[in-house]
Amino acid sequence: MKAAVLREINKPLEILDLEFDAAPRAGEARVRMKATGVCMSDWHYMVGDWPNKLPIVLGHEAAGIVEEVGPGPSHLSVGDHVIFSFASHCGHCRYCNSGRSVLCNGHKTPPTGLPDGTSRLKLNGEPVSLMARIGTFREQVVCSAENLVPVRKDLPWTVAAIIGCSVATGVGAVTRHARVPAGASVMVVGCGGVGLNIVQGARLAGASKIIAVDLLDNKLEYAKQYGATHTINGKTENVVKAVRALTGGGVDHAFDAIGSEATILQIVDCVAPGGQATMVGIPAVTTRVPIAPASMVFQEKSLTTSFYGSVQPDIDFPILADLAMEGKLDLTSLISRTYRLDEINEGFEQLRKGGVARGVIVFD
Ligand code: CXF
Ligand code: ZN
Repeated sequence: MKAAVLREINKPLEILDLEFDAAPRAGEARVRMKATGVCMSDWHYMVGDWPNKLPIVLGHEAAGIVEEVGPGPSHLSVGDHVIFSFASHCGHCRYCNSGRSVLCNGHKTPPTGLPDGTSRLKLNGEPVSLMARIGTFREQVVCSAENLVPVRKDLPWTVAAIIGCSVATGVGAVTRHARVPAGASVMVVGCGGVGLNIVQGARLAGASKIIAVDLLDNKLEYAKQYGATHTINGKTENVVKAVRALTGGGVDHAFDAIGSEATILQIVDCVAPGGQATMVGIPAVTTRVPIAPASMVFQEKSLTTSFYGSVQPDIDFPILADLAMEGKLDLTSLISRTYRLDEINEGFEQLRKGGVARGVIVFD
């Protein structure tokens, strides 16, 4: 089976034919891939920001159709349209039992294989790792059914795919984690797939001001299209001064969709006294941030984090699908480009250059 494989850090992905054990076991399913997004998290793996055992099949933002269900009871049926969740949930740990399944810690096997510790993929007889227990840059996936959320069948495949990462992460950060109230002022740093969905989430929540920050003007144009009321180019403007001037002292909610030292400091500096800064972009494991906590405590500013938009995939993916189909979230136009699997490195090139809102690999 064809897959895009990372064999070495800082090298392009290679399209290789892998040995594939295709029969799903109990509690699993086999999915024919229809679309899978190109995300900065895949890039983090490619450049070694988040070290993992190689070779590995990357990809985690995806949708497809169930072709086979393993023996025993299942919430899935053949023909179901499913969105992949990149957070496994065992269903038994304290996180799964308290509505925070994206924090599940119930599986004891390494996160680079299925819950039973295998990957079902081999290259030259050696096992191949899977990103987030799924690894979706390939034609078919066998994974645990817990990673698959059935959704309405009229949802376009590309839209379904991006709900699985950037949409859930961005919209969820606003609506599920920060619970931004109507009328609040919001700032978003980084206008890629996640940042643009934070902008959309803020619009959906009824934010009064939505200030988008990026280093590229074309990204700021996208942000306006999705609801930003003001834009700031961080290359040419002093972001903190500009945000304070626009809001009379700072925003109620600031979100970082990048994960760098500079942008994390920026969101803390840009919130008003009593406000909340939320880290959404995931930093490299080596990143350190010199925060000045005294002014934060004096002004009761909080710094918090949201992983996977703090969503519950089983509940929230179908809701996000409805919002998309009702036109309340504009997800179709977020997909600026589609690629074939063998064009995946061009997808990463565009992502790095900031040429796309979101690029998605499609399969026929
Ligand atoms: C990542 C987080 C680490 C596992 C894969 C997905 N998040 C979003 O892109
Ligand atoms: Zn992602």
